[in-house]
Amino acid sequence: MPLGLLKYGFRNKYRGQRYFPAEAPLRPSYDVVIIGGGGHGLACAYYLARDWGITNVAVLEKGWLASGNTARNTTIIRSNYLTPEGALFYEESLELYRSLANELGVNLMYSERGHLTLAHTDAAIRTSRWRAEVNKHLGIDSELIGPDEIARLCPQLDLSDEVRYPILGALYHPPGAIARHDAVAWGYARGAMELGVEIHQQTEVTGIEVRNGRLAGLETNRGTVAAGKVLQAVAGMSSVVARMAGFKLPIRSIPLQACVSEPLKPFLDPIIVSGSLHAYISQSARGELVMGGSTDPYPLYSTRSTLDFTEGLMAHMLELFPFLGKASVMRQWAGIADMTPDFSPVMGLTPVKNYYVDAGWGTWGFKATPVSGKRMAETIATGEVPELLKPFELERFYRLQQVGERGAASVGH
Ligand code: FAD
Ligand code: PYC
Repeated sequence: MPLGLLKYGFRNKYRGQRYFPAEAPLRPSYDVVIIGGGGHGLACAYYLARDWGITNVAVLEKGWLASGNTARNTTIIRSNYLTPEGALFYEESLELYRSLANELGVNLMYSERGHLTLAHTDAAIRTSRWRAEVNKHLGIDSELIGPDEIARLCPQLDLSDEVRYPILGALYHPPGAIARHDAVAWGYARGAMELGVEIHQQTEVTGIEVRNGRLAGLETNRGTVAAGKVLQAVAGMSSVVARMAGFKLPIRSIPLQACVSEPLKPFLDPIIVSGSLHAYISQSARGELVMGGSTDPYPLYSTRSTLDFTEGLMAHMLELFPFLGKASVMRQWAGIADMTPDFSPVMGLTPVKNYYVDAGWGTWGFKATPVSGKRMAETIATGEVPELLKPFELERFYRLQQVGERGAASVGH
């Protein structure tokens, strides 16, 4: 390297800009503490500061930013849900996503590709029609299409009837998108820190003190922290952390795996999902095929990968795209999905006063990052659960009013 360039690089005058402001020391008390530095916790911190002027906020993250499910997911964003409650909730998230890159000043690589949920059976055609009608009624762009239209949108799919499960039709959702998941978390983190929020990595909450039904304080691996209000947004650890606060969540924690291929020339525009084959695929801007299936068949707190998963998934993938036989899988990983009985999230108040929950994000929570952050910030700031979140309160399980999204949550479960 030329000496002049080296000297230039080391000159104080041209010091590189930090992406994040420097981390502050952990203080003994905050107005609001958020447990979990994934997309949801960081988004909530950002909107607390931006929308409500609440900046005496700390996000406590036991690992590093987005080291949980936020940077493990396959980044599918859509609002083609089955229930009106679900569809309206996720639609607000899509609207927020569309302007998020500009707002946070980060290239999120938000890319609207269109989302096709393939139907291989009469029952799947019926559900697709039902979802399309619910969506259209709410102003959400979805329709049931036949094989000719599918061939136009994705000519690479095997649409012959010489296969085990011929493709009969599809639910087509043009706004379906992918984005860069780590950038979403970093963008919210930087935005929150610029507004005065503190983010503390390597800071694990190890105990929650509750006195007379009210939140009293938090134990961490770095000492005790007092807080006026606390939000837990810890995805796959929701039951464990709720138990520290003395209440139970109706959640089973199950590994969810995914993988990517070597980079290939761009050929796949839409996102393709097959419930019957338990498989989905999209192509990232880098050319990698991002692929996944349903959750593992047993509850477990371990993010290990299995050969069984890749073999099963690839067999199904080749039924859809036989020409991919020579493509190599490059990386494989897993996250822990917190599954609720109705495949919808749990947001809002808890039995502990001043302690709030954002949980039950299973296999579907990345797309909800902006809306859950914004609306949970409103809940914490006002103490009132907004109408949009009311159907998702923990209390629904006591009232037996579930928001059944099993068929729409992601691939078949
Ligand atoms: P996380 O990102 O997991 O953040 C929670 C954080 O809490 C973690 O960083 C963790 O370290 C921290 N934490 C836990 N316990 C403590 C503690 N005691 N103290 C301090 N910190 C703690 N969703 C979609 O919408 N579309 C998809 O395509 C999609 N694909 C997926 C694919 C896979 C393989 C997986 C695993 C999930 C997928 N999801 C998808 C779901 C999505 O990833 C999650 O629902 C979402 O990321 C949850 O975000 P979060 O911020 O709540 O959780
Ligand atoms: O929520 O659309 C989704 C999804 C697809 C794969 C995992 N989650």
